[in-house]
Amino acid sequence: MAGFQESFDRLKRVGQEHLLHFYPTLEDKQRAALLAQIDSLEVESLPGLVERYVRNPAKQDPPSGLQPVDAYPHEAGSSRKPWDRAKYHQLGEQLLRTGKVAAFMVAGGQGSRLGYDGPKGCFRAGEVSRRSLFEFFGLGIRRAQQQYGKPVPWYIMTSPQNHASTQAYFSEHRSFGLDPANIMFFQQGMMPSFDIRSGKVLLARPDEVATNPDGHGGSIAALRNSGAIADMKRRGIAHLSYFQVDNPLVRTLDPVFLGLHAHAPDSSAEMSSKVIAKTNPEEKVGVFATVEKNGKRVVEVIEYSDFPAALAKERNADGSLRYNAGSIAVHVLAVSFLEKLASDPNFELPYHRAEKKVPCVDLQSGEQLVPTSNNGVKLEKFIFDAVPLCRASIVLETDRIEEFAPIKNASGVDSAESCAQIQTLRAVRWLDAIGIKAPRKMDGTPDCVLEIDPLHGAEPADLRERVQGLVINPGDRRVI
Ligand code: UD2
Repeated sequence: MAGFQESFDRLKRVGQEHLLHFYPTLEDKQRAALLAQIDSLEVESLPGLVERYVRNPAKQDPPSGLQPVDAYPHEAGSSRKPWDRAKYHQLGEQLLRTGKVAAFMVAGGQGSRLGYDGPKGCFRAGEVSRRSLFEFFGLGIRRAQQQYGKPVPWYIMTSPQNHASTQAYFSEHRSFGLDPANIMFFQQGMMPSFDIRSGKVLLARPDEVATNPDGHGGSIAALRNSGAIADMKRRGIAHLSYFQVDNPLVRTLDPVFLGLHAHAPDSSAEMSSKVIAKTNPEEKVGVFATVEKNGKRVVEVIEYSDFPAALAKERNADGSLRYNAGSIAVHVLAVSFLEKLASDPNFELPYHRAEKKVPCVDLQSGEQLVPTSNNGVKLEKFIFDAVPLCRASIVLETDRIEEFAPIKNASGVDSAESCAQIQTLRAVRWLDAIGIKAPRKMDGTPDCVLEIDPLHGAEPADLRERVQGLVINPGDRRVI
């Protein structure tokens, strides 16, 4: 580890030597921790980043020549782009049966919107079962293992803030019945947080630099640095089913999507994505579109905060939103694609800037500040910025009630409450499809709270035997 003088000189060269302002007042242990933290940061890149993203942030204009994306429709028989669901289902199942697929979950975020103290994946997602988000995913993976007879390794990206507590949670819950040898936790990188006006890196405490996880886009480097890519290759994994920690309805391993990704004629089998029709122009989901790059149409995702309001409101003749391909942050990524990106010394995803309240210490007074307005800038990379780097990337439209009920907020939209409602709607729909009626209120909404056990079924037909003769009474609360 570099000593004080060496670290000071290194910081001074990039105008950030104030990070050692309190060094003389610190105890030995604190000094060592601060120097080690500074060692771990890529400070040499800071001047460029500060200029580009903090001091002179360019308004991110949408690329010119934007066009809606041509997604595979949810209804495979649609005349717009017909496709053979059964064929791709079979091809995807073959990948699972031959052990070519692993699950990859990003769970390193700070989850600040939910106001939950602890890894977000420990949050309760089962209104009836009280199961956590992690448990939903774990059971979904277990079901796929049972169904296809091959282990499905599970790679989990955490950050230093929640790594130990995530691992402890998995141990306490015996990894939900999965073999721990097939679960690999690895940590993403951290970025310093900046003062919004000066671009100086903030100190969280006299002995600690203020940092934030470097975004899910940081996973590309982290997968390689942690040895996860090498592990995948050793196990013969070719594709990763990618999902976020907040959506208990996600199909952790969807054969249809895997099959399309790997075999559709217009897919390069590098990175594919799932979308849903947006509910309204303001819905907080990234938008898939195409742009012209080097004479070629490429698929791109534009985050909701960067998508111009006027374009978001444009409508087709039938009243639907013109740009309605909303990202549910579900992808399939080829291991070879990740490896190619991670080993290219010239590859770097762009950073995105977010203005935030960052608790910090005042350099003059040494006082701890708890800001009430945005005082800091955090920089993050997004995994979906890898989409336009594919030779060809496909997008599959899916149904909201089937696959998307994220828990992001403490109440209202995308909350535990809305998630439970959607889970009930999905269960009612599945039961209906196999001839079982659930009670409804006068207004037509379900008069029961239902939850599907991910171990019992990934689609309605899986439940048929289990629910034979089942009667659901008004007010019932049940796991099916
Ligand atoms: C994300 C998408 C949005 C839409 C929506 C669907 C981004 C930037 N936006 O919005 O377009 O698809 O999801 O639900 O992704 N994470 C990490 N490390 C980090 C930051 C985040 O692992 O440094 C994980 C986090 O734990 C979570 C996921 O990435 O699982 C999404 O993070 P978010 O909550 O910042 O994104 P959100 O919900 O605003």
